Amino acid sequence: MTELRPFVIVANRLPVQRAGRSGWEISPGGLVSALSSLTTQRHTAWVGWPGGRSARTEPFAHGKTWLVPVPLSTQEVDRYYEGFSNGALWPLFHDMVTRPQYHRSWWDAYLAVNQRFAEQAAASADRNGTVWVHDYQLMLVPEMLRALRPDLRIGFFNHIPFPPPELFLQLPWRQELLDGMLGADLVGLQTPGDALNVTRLASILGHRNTHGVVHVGRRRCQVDDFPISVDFTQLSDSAEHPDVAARAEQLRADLGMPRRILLGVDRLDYTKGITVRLRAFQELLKDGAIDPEEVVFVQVAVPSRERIGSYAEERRRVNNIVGEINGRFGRIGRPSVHLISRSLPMTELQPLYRTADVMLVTPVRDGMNLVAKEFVASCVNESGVLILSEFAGAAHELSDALKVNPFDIDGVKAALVEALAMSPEEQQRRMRSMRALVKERDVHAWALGFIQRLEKRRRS
Ligand code: ADQ
Repeated sequence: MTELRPFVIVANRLPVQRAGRSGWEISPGGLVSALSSLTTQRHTAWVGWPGGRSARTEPFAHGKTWLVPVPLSTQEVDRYYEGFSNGALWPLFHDMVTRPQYHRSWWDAYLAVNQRFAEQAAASADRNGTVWVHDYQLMLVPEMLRALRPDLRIGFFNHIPFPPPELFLQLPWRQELLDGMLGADLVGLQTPGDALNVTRLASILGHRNTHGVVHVGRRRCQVDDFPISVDFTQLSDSAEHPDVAARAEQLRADLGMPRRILLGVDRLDYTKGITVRLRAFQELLKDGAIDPEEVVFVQVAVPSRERIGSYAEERRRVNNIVGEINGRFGRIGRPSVHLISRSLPMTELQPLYRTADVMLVTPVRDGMNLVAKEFVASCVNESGVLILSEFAGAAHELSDALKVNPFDIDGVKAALVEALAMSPEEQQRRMRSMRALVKERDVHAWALGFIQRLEKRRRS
């Protein structure tokens, strides 16, 4: 039995995870909170993988939302998720930081799983409803869904960067992937550069386009940038809470006051440039430009996609460099780097954001990077410096961060020295302007902006 809903979200994961044998609980963070302003206001169905392997589950209601699980077999998890999505598309879309692999068996699984997602979405949407498909794991869904349900309005948002055509064209299935995505009425990207990469690719692969409108046969698909953000008000309000302030003070004392605190918070991914910032810190300690008694580095890195070899290698690289730094510059009870290799709840992250003197966000490529915006929203005292990679989508908006090229280690070192020497007045000026920007362009503006644009489009 299934229920029809006027608004359907299609994403790789369901917004819930198993809790015990029979129950489900909301999974923290990510898309769930990003879309909360829509899902609380509309009758929503959410189509996604429930996690785990091959658990068969019927659709069910959770709160007001109708959840439609798409179970995956062990082989599909290997080939569709870890294989094609994270072994081919992820590295290709992040400028080939590691070498993508294009296995035909992975593609076959990607095709079959996308078809199943499209069928479930088609079976869940009310007549003339709106469907919003998310991210690179499901690029074929818009076209497949349109073939099944031409009455629907379909949007697609890509959370990761979109590569230049010169790279994308490597894909043996480039035409199918582009046309799959252009099955949507509206395609959203994180930055203007990503949107331009899509329209350039569309021209090369035979679709006429002007001013971000791509002609796909007799239809029109609009392509534009919609930079994602965070819930500024919620984060800023919770950062003001006395418990957060007290915990921040406690952390400062634990870390050996009056040491200055450098902070990194990431999913442990080779795109995030964790070793870049650690290398810069190590060299500054060696050069004597930073005194290990005066500065400490806290790196929170939650392991992810661990069954994929390149992720296990990155974890080894991070562990090695932390070992080298602590071996040489730490002393008993006073390491130079604290590495926390697990997920922390926001109640633990926010005191870290509040207490950090310098936040380092140095990805070699990143769609947006929400950590940078979470930091800004949490800096209620208007102090703290953000060092931000030019290759993060967030760099387009956060012009008052100290920008760095993560491939230029001397440049990262110079920015760290500048950040540590920055006057409180200059910190305040920069932080105030970044806070105003993140407040104005928050995640609710992102979600509403996308959906309103989609629903304004004439049915094609
Ligand atoms: P991610 O690559 O996962 O997202 P990011 O935008 O930085 O990257 O989001 C990470 C989220 O995970 C943040 O909300 C952060 O608080 C949380 N997180 C990170 N480390 C954590 C830890 N140790 N403990 C707990 N939480 C942690 C993808 C794209 C990004 C894009 C987002 C949203 O790669 O570029 O910004 O989607 O579109």
